[in-house]
Amino acid sequence: MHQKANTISLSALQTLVNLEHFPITQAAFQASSKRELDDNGVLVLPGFLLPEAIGSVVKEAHQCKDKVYYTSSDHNIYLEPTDPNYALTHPRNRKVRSSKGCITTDQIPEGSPLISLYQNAEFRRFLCAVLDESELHEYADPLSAINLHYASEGQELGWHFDNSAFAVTLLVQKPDAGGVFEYVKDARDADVAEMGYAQVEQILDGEMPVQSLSMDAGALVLFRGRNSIHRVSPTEGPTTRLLAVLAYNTAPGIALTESARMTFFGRLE
Ligand SMILES: O=C(O)CCC(=O)C(=O)O
Ligand SMILES: [Fe+2]
Repeated sequence: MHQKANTISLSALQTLVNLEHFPITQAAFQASSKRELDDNGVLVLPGFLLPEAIGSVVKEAHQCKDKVYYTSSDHNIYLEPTDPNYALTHPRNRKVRSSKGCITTDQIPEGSPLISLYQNAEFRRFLCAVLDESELHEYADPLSAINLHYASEGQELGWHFDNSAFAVTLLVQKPDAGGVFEYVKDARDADVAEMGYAQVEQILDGEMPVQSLSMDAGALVLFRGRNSIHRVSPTEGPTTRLLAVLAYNTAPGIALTESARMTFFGRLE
């Protein structure tokens, strides 16, 4: 039975993912991917999603464009309330701007490659192996598991550290220019409350070289953003940057907090 389930999820995966380049069920490939993520804080698999699947998701994104919820916020890089012990110009409190559009799990059309991939058992096993997690679970609320982000001309994500330990994303459509993911590995150490102010200030002032990921549509990205500061530069030109976020929890039955859902989606369900 287990064997049969594996065969089914593997053949479903074949229609979505370039398994010849990325044999994600093989232990050796899982191990080398894990090593790369551990060493670099990021793993990029270019051309992971097959062109036909990318095409379907682009079409779905177009169909859903009237449902997109747009947000814009000024926030500090730690995504925390202002700390009155520091000046507003201090890196602890300095504000950057983020703006994007988003559609949620419940709005993604039935049969979407994004849903098939998100739910696929073999894909999830690969993520567990690379992220060093024993299990990964779907979000318990109907909005947060799969999000499709739209960044049209001028929209950007300001510098920030993530609250979550890891992120799994797929670039669905690359803009004409801009929309580049930039980062500096280990700019802070959240576990020991090392905030990295000196380095962060240089980064915000553009006085420090940053790394950037160049990637095309179809790229799978695994990223550890809790200690690695990152941003997405403004989209340039008329082609919207489309990015799918596949969000998992390490324990079952967890929903995104109500305040986060209101902020990101404008509703709770
Ligand atoms: O759009 C991206 O590539 C990164 C998204 C991101 O950093 C986030 O959602 O926290
Ligand atoms: Fe992030």
